[in-house]
Amino acid sequence: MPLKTPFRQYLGQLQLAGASVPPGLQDLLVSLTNTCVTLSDEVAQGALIGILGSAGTGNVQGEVQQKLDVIANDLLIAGVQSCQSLAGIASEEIEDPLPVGKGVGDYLLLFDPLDGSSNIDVNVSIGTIFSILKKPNPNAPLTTADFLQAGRTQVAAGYVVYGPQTTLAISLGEGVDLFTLDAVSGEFLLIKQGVQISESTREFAINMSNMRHWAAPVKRYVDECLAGSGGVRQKDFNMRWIASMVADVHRVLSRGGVFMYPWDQRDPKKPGKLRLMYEANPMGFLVEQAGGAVINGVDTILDLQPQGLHERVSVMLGSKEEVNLLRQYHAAT
Ligand code: AHM
Ligand code: MG
Repeated sequence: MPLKTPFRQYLGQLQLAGASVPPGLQDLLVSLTNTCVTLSDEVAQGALIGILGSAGTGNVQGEVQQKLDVIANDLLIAGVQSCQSLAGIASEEIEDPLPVGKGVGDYLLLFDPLDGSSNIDVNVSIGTIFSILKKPNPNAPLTTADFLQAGRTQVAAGYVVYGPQTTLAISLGEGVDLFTLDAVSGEFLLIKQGVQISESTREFAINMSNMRHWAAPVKRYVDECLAGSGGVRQKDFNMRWIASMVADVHRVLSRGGVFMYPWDQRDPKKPGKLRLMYEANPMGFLVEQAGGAVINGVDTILDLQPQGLHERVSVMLGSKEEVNLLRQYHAAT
């Protein structure tokens, strides 16, 4: 497809080329991404329109909400209300799923409306992560159980990163394609098709301040990276940690690398920080579609059967060689 094809035309052309992108899914994706364009404009204005700072409220996870967490959540919910094909929404910011209309339709939408909340007020890249599932029984009343499907069943997943450019990454199950928001037309234009994550890398991403709390296999892996060319890995590694998963995963898609937010002993009962349904599954779908791998240490994340909407999970994703090594170290303990 020609570069700079607008997102709406891209979806139509994929359908013509034989991909499964029915009009109802196209409508949902266009409404969703149009809302992200509005959100991108608001993010860019920041303090000028009074959207920075704490909202003074807590979310379902007991985390302090930023104003932009609430604004993004409300905008996204409102932005997809007219989609006839959409039966319900689940958001990181709300406890129970919301039916759309009568709660019937072919699709379910899940999102982390504003990922990287700690970076909002310091003008560092943040984003929106989304996942689309088929509703198991489109005409039955909406239930929470409808959403509890393994990540592998996603029909589409993606993110929009609000950074130096606003970039959309999406997969409909046939590779990963990238778009950049054109400020003039207000449309996402295709910039790259078939993104591939290199199998090997010299770059890892993890919050090192948690090192003393890590499990032994993660500590072993990072220690070996740090040992560099004089150690068993026989090569020097670089480290990055943006603390916005969208931006860290975008870097992994762009130039390879491994991203980890593993379980740690700060709160042993918590299986991790990141959320399975709103972060690990959609990002895992993109990473696998780009030739990378995603695990919780032992298991492939996209095969996990979710137990709850707001479930947390240990996440290690990116270049295959590194993720396979992490899997091997976990299996050995
Ligand atoms: P959020 O969805 O509330 O913003 O939390 C998720 C974020 C991820 O984007 C990022 O990888 C992680 O939290 C950073 O956590 P930490 O501040 O512990 O490094
Ligand atoms: Mg998040």
